Order: sequence, then C-alpha cells, then structure tokens
Amino acid sequence: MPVEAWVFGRKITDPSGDADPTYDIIEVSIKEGHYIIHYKVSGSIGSIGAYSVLFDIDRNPATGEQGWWTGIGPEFWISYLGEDQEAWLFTIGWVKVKQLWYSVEGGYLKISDFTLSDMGLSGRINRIDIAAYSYTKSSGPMDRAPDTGVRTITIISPP
Ligand SMILES: [Ca+2]
Ligand SMILES: [Ca+2]
Repeated sequence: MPVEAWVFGRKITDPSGDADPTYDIIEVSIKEGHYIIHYKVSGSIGSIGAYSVLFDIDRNPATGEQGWWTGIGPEFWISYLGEDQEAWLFTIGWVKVKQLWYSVEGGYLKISDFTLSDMGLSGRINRIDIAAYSYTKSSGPMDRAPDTGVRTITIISPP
C-alpha cells in the first residue's frame, strides 16, 4: 500500500462476501479527535464475535504479538470481545492496557476512548501500520482487512 497522509475517517475497506456475514469485514475507519473506531461487517455485529484493529507501531512484523497475527506484529490492538461485552486496548501477551467504551449503532461497532499516548506515541507525526481482523476464539481468523499486507499511514495528531 502506498504511504499516505492520515486522513481521519479514511476507511480500510474489504470485499463483501468473503466470510460469514457476522465476521465479514467491509470497512474500518478511525475518526479524528476522540479516536473512534467504526467497524462494519456485512451482517450484524455478532454477540459472540470478536473484532480487532491492530497497530504495528514500530512497523516491524517480527516484533509484537504473533500467533494468528503473524505477518503484522502488532504492539497494540483494540478488541471487542462480544461474548464478554467488553472492548479493550491490549498489548503483547494480551495484557489489558485500558478498557474502552463501545456501542453498536447503525450497523457499526463504535469503539472510543483511546489515544495515541495510550500506545506510547507522542503528539509528533507517527507512521504506523494497521490491519483489522475478525475472529472466533475457537476457529481463529475469519476475515481480514486488508486481505494481505497492512495499511501504512502517517498520523498527524490534532493540534
Ligand atoms: Ca470482507
Ligand atoms: Ca511490530
């Protein structure tokens, strides 16, 4: 993917129909200001689904969490764990960093209340890689956006 200036609200899109509708990611975006993730699947957000946005903040897939997420190497990720009705910011080893607020509105899962500083990023310009996953705890990954690779973005913190 080409490097692009971060435009808050820009969507990471994925084809519809390439997974079970509960897990079939069609778009993910992050809004400016309160850093709200908008996560949309082609069906309904699942009560037993799990949806994650992965942040490879050192842009090195060899560092960070591996397992299902080999090839991305996220240092931090935000997950909505449907069966637990919780959204968390995690770091390596599934260590909980911060509990987040979420809602399901208009077909979107909305997760908010996280900041760049929660991931050790300053207010300077930061370039990071991002990908999204839907998965089940028993079966693993169900869909990914983008389907291969990551989206490299430059975050320019609001003044
Ligand atoms: Ca999809
Ligand atoms: Ca990494």
